[in-house]
Amino acid sequence: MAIARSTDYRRIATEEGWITPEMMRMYLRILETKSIVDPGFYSLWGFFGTSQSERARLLFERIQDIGERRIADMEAAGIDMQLLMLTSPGVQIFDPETATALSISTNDTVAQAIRDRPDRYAGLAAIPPHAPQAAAKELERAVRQLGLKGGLINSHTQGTYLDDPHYWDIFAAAEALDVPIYLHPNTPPPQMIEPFLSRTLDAAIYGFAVETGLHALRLIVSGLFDRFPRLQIVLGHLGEGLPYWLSRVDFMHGGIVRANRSPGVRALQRRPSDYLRENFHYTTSGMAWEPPISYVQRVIGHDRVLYAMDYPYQYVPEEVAAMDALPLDAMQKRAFFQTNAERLFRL
Ligand code: 1DF
Ligand code: MN
Repeated sequence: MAIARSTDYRRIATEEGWITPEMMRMYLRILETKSIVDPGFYSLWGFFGTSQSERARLLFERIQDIGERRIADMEAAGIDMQLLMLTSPGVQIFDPETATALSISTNDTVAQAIRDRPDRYAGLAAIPPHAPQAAAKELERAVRQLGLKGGLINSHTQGTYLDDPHYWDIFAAAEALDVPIYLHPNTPPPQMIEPFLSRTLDAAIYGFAVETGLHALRLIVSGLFDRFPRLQIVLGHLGEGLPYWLSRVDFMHGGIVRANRSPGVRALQRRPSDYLRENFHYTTSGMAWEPPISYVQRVIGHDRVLYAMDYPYQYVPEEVAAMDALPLDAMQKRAFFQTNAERLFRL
């Protein structure tokens, strides 16, 4: 049974994955030829790309559609709008030139789908982090010319992290354009993944959160937000566990700084938890459960927690009714489903 459209708020889902058929064929070709070294890729896309299970086959169909089929699924779940992003690992597994070309072509494709249904779709720009200047340029083109709402980065790029100033042209561009960067998960890189694999803990079940939470903390302690104080990063999955760590990270980071324990850690202008409250937004993707949502709203703030479904990976239409029933007043619920997304992504 379809869930009714709400009259009180629009339901905007803010971490919704897609891929072009062309890129899916490139993924399948990597699976066949084993042309990259990335155990996480083979684990994740070996499953969704080739498993005959119902979950994998349905995902495979749904993720390649950004037209009417997806809109029918949204209708059945009561979702008014999706913020589309190129699914993980996206362009980042390719060489910088290929990644740049794929960013441009997929941004053009998603922009056309949005022009066809501006009532239903908005999108983020794929960018190639390992070509930082091209990434900054493509972010600017995608925002200014295509109307996309920010940048998407699927966490580490071939085992490297964005706290390296090598990448900071991207953040300079995002801050100048006043658009957020969505730091979406990727499977852990080769140097981290081994103990996850034999129990299939590498992807959405846990490995994503470990890897992406680490990435966000690296950004904070590197001083990135002292250099770019207005920069906004978006984390899915209620912040990959980090809101649970606010007080302990502050305590330990203070101790590490005061002891001058490591050249990689220096004094910051604010506490780590301040950056997590002032430079991050949090979506509920895959975490449609009241206790942690209420907790993050309480310790971070109602204005920084946004609804996301994580379609098509976690296409659970019933969760929308549970989200409608969150213990929120009318203003807070409208912020959660609609106005926080409208403000952050300038929808
Ligand atoms: C999965 C989950 C895959 C999410 C994703 O992209 C993803 C999954 C490849 O279930 O394996 O974006 N997610 O965000 O939770
Ligand atoms: Mn996702």
